[in-house]
Amino acid sequence: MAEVEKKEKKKQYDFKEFTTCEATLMMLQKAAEDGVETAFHRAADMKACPIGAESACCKHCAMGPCRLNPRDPYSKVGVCGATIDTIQSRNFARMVASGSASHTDHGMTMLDVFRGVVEGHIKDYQIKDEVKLREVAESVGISVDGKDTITIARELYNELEKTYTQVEGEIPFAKRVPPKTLEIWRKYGLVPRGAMREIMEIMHRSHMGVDQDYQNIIIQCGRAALADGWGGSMVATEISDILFGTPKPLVAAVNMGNLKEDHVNIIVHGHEPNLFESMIDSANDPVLLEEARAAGAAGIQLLGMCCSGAEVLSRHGVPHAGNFMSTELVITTGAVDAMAVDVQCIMQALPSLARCYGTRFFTTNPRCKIEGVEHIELHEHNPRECTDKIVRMAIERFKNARPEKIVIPQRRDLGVHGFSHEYINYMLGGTFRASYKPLNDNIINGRIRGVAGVVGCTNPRVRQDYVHVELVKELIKNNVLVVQTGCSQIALAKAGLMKPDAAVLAGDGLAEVCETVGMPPVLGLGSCVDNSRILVACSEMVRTGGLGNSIADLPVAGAAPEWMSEKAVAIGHYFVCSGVYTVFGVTFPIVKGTKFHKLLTEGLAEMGLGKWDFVEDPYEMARKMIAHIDERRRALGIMGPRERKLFDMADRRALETV
Ligand code: SF4
Ligand code: MSK
Repeated sequence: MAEVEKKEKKKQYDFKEFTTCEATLMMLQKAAEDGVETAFHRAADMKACPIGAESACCKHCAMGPCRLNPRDPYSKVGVCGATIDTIQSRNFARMVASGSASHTDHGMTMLDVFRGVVEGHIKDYQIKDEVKLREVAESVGISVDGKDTITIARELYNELEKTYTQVEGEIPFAKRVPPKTLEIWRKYGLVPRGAMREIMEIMHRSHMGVDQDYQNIIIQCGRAALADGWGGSMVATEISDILFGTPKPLVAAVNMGNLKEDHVNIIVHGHEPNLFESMIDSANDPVLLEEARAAGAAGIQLLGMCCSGAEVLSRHGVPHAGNFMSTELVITTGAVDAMAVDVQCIMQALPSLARCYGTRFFTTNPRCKIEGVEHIELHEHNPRECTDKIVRMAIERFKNARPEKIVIPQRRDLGVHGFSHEYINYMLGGTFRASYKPLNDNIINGRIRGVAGVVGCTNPRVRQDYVHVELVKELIKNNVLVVQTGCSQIALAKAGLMKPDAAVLAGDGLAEVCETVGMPPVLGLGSCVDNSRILVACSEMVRTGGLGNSIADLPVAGAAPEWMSEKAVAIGHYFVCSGVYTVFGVTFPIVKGTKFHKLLTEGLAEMGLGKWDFVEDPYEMARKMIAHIDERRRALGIMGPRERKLFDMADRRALETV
């Protein structure tokens, strides 16, 4: 433990206040014995700045930083005269810009790989899903008839590049937006041009002395956020599916019990799937497996964390070790031989913690280096050079540097993962008539009250997983079908709600549908960028008919109950601008009662978009989401009391064959 200062803490922590995850709790106790600290401890010791928490400060120029009083927000202005509404809308805009840039740059990397594959420079990855390639091409107006795969792929690359670089005009996936929603966007100037332009313009407008009208700033926030959801994130999802395969449901395991003491354990943490795809090849390479065996290991165990993990959990059933707030604690098991990271959500505390346990830690992406950490860059032209080297380092650590005490929490939770828009279509409609009609019909007849997207991070400012799990339990109990991505999906998987038999926790209508179709009441759709699958599903629900003309008409709601990253703000804002009522937990970076707060929570809805809300308590959050869903049902004229009856054979046949 030489590298981490062992602090004699007078403070006693109640670890049960930190987490509801049993494995993480167990490792918090071990961390205490080992004298190491984590983000949970640091969050408990460091109060969030009350002015910054509500976005009442500005440091956009050297006349400041300026601090306003969130309790009396109109009592003063910044040195330049900026009002509370200007300051917080500019801060909000920069959060949206950073979050959108993260997803869109991730999508750009996928597009770079795709271009390399199409041009024949990259040989390690191929087009795996030709059906999806054709579907995506057609969805952006490319005719595929009589064309070979490479021709379609080349045309698709050229079209999707516009998502980033287009100076004028609408991004390609705007063609997927329901016409009424698109009409509202056009009316208010919300349709994104290229993401590079939108993000550049946000940074310009939020510079000192440029845009000083919160109502004008929010439009640019909308364009940049939509350039993420319907642009960069959607490109990331679609190209990853084309290159690595569209997920289909499979049984997979989550939690730290997937570590194996007699194996070389390697964790991949981050967001971009290409590192993980190559690591899978390396971990299965007979030569490297033989080297592992020669070092005394029974094999090589690969595990994911955060969104990289969620992608390969969905696509290949690779076990997942835990969500964001478990990334430090998994290292304290002592069983992790190597952790390889790429981009996003990588805590800077990880490498020093890894050194305490002899775990080898590597950065692999030129965008994310960490001071003092060995960098082994992944080059798409020869990715195995990087991943083989990391596997060998892990084998070396297994052989020579494992700590005396290894503790692996024996929690391994099985569930069904890997739902995609395409599979939901097939699952509900059957092979010959893939359709969302059964979903819409079951919403109209009231068996399913509505659909909620519960997504996002975990955050040490709230008890890990607690808000996610309690919220989702409350929603399904009230017949709301839940779709999930990111770290939230892993929280629910650990709680056992990704299994079909979790339908016993659902209300009678939702349970009937789940039992008939054989699906869980909580569907995992993958990583943060895969929130784009939820947008596509919403469009499909509108297109199928019977639930209104725009996404804002649908009985749907969204939540990020334990969010922490700027990406979550970008996601929240693209859902709101797409028409979805979206609730955040933990904290909300806006002073309540200001004009900008009113615009987010009421004004956007008056424009025909969705609206923001903030609630900490999971039960109140569920109540408000259900109230919104009911309000939409009332507006659609489908609120009548549902006839409560069990499915008879005719119902089942209808559901299976419609
Ligand atoms: Fe202060 Fe205005 Fe400068 Fe912001 S831009 S730091 S409010 S003077
Ligand atoms: S990894 S952004 S902590 S969901 Fe996508 Fe998890 Fe949030 Fe990172």
